[in-house]
Amino acid sequence: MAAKPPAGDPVQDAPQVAAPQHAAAGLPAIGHTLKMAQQQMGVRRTARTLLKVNQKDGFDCPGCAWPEEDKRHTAEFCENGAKAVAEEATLRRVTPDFFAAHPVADLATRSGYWLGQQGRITQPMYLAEGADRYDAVTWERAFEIMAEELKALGSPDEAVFYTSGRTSNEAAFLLQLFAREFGTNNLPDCSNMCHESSGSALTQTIGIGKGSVSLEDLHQADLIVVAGQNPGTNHPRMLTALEKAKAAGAKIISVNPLPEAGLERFKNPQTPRGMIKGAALTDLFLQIRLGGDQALFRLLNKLIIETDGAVDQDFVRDHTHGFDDFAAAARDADWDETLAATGLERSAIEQALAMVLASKRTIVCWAMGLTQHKHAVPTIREVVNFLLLRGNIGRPGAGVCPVRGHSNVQGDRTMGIFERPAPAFLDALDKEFGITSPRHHGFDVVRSIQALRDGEAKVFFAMGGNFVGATPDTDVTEAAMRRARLTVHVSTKLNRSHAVTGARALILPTLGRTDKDVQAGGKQFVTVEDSMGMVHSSRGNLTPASPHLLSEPVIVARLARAVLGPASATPWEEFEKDYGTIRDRISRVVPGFEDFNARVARPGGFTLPHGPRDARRFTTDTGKANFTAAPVEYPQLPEGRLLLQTLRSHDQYNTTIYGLDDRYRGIRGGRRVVLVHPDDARALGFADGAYADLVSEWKDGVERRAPGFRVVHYPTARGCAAAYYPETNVLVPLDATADTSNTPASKSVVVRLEQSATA
Ligand SMILES: Nc1nc2c(c(=O)[nH]1)N[C@H]1C(S)=C(S)[C@@H](COP(=O)(O)OP(=O)(O)OC[C@H]3O[C@@H](n4cnc5c(=O)[nH]c(N)nc54)[C@H](O)[C@@H]3O)O[C@H]1N2
Ligand SMILES: Nc1nc2c(c(=O)[nH]1)N[C@H]1C(S)=C(S)[C@@H](COP(=O)(O)OP(=O)(O)OC[C@H]3O[C@@H](n4cnc5c(=O)[nH]c(N)nc54)[C@H](O)[C@@H]3O)O[C@H]1N2
Ligand SMILES: [Mo]
Repeated sequence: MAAKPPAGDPVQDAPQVAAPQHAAAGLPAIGHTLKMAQQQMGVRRTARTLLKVNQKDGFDCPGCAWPEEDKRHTAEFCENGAKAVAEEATLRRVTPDFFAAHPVADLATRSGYWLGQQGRITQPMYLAEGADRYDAVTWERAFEIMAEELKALGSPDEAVFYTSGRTSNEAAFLLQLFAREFGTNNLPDCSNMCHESSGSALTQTIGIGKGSVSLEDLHQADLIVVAGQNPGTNHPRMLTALEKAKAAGAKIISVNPLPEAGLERFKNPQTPRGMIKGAALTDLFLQIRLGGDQALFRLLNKLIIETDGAVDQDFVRDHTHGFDDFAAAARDADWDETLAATGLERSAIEQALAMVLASKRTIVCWAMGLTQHKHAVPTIREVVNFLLLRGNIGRPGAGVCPVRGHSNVQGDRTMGIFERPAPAFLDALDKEFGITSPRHHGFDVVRSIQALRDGEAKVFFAMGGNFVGATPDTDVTEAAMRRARLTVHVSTKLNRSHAVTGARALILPTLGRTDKDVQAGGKQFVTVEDSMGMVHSSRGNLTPASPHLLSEPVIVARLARAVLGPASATPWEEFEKDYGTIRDRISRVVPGFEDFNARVARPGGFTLPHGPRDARRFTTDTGKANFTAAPVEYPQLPEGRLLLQTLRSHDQYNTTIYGLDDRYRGIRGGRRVVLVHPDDARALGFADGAYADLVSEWKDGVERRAPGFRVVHYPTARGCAAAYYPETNVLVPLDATADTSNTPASKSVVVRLEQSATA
């Protein structure tokens, strides 16, 4: 069977609803995997590709940042990893003829699903000023255009260089080097919308913005709390680790407004028993209200402090700072206020406490349910307080586990993709390359949009991602992007950002993870860092989608040569020929990468140092792990309103839509659904199956509306609603962000439902 052609547009969005499921993976998952993969890749390429995912000599799965088990199965991938691979390894192609047939105005009317389904982009494309469609352009001309616009800027800070977290360490290192040599720290990345809150909270409290546990730790834990995360869809391989932990006696508490199928029960497709029976994962489900987590952990902390012998006094004395202030604040925690903030029963919290006290080794895992709130940073700091109280950091089976999204988002930050780089990093970079990096901070994602909107930024360059699709306040963001002089997207597939452009625009097609990368110096590989600080190599084995594709490192190196010219002493040409020479430089600039080339050559790679995990060493301002005592916050909801979270369906990867089903939640054939508790829906006058417009309410008084959502009566926490992103990004105000991290608060949008004119 060869690949199937994509479906037409408008894609019918007519959601069908059945009862949600209570188990994830198992046989149906395998069927879905193969069906989707074969539609994109045909049978032969499917087999050839999927067998190389996450093998020690293969490529790193572009699906998520969850680490690989040391003992690998022949098929070390999951349903959603396979979809991510199929999406990239597809045999469908977007050629210059396609762009000739589809003017930009036409592309702008298409759904994200349709755009993505067209296939891999095969040639560099250029939209000239005033033109109505993209034309093929040579790479030489493309680099000249970028150089023209970048050199014409009044200041380097009028350029913005965005990164999405699939970019390899090598490409990321070159991009930040180029930006700094050019003269700006404007290096926003998807992390700004993702785990920035985790980074902020962890850096302040334990001195490093990364998780402290390994897979081994998960297997050894007594208690794993999974808060604000849906691993069944977004990190399916994590279920294998949870299953192992359970088999060794661990208990699991899930904290979530939704009963997520993967957390309820997991049918491991890689073991015969698992496939049929499956394992119950969650022992205690705390169905919390959106944004109630800080209050929950604060009360648990008070109860721990008030229980004789529950606090690890030695650890607190030897390794922490600020206990007294924190304990005083915790003692003020109030049962009634906590029950109101969380919507939980007293008995459920008491049960949780009993499990916490019974555990000698506790891990807390979290993702977007904790990071995308106004008070995300103090919430995560409260999680750290919770772990510090019982010494649950820096010993086996215990620690913090922020579960990262994009497969190399953590590595990109390690490589210096950061708008607020540490001075020590810049010092090392300057010394190695003989440059003078700017020391003033650059723009993050939200600030970049404001700068484009206000005419302070004029050139926008994206290394991957779908900036206008992923960012908040769609109308504002799109208008901002249209004000740019030049927008450039290094991309594998079409997306909304190619249709919403500056006066001039470029699409630069690039190799993906699965593609073979051959340069003058021979066959190349790249490296990535997973969610647990393991660095390993990734090498594709497929013939690229077209002979015109350039790799990401080569694109950056050639851009740098075009812009900086002979004045740059950096050996950009050498970097292009042999990525090993980039790794040599990384080894001299980034701590933990000493002898990089030799160590990454070992099967499985190597682990980066982590002070708290390795030696209870905390490089904070106090030299200890810091307890912190922020006031407890939780969202206040006006009468007749709902608090909306914007989340992922089972058939999407961020703004890439694989299909229109969300199998575990019982939704099929459409994405415009809003999940509301039956009692809330009825009180607001919406029957199951009725259609509503979602209207968000924000203090600026601007009306933001997402029309035509089918109301689904669903067992979510009271007062809370859920709908998919990116369709709902139009509702998230640009300045509704988390304190300190400036991450869009896309999990707490106050909305009202209005009867919909469009069914
Ligand atoms: N297949 C697939 N895999 C992916 C992705 C994808 O789109 N598709 N995206 C990748 C990326 S970039 C990321 S960051 C991760 C995202 O992984 P997740 O964070 O799991 O993604 P979301 O769909 O945003 O789900 C948020 C979860 O938190 C819960 N939640 C929301 N608000 C709250 C709250 O206030 N408190 C609590 N306790 N829970 C809450 C929601 O009900 C939901 O279960 O996944 C990565 N992996
Ligand atoms: N409302 C709301 N908004 C959110 C979120 C939410 O939960 N709610 N989540 C946020 C989060 S956690 C994240 S991480 C961001 C995601 O933001 P982004 O990372 O910007 O978005 P993606 O949809 O992952 O990007 C998809 C595009 O990347 C390109 N691409 C894929 N692979 C490659 C590659 O190998 N190289 C290159 N150069 N390009 C490639 C393809 O062209 C594809 O169209 O969205 C954020 N936005
Ligand atoms: Mo993310």
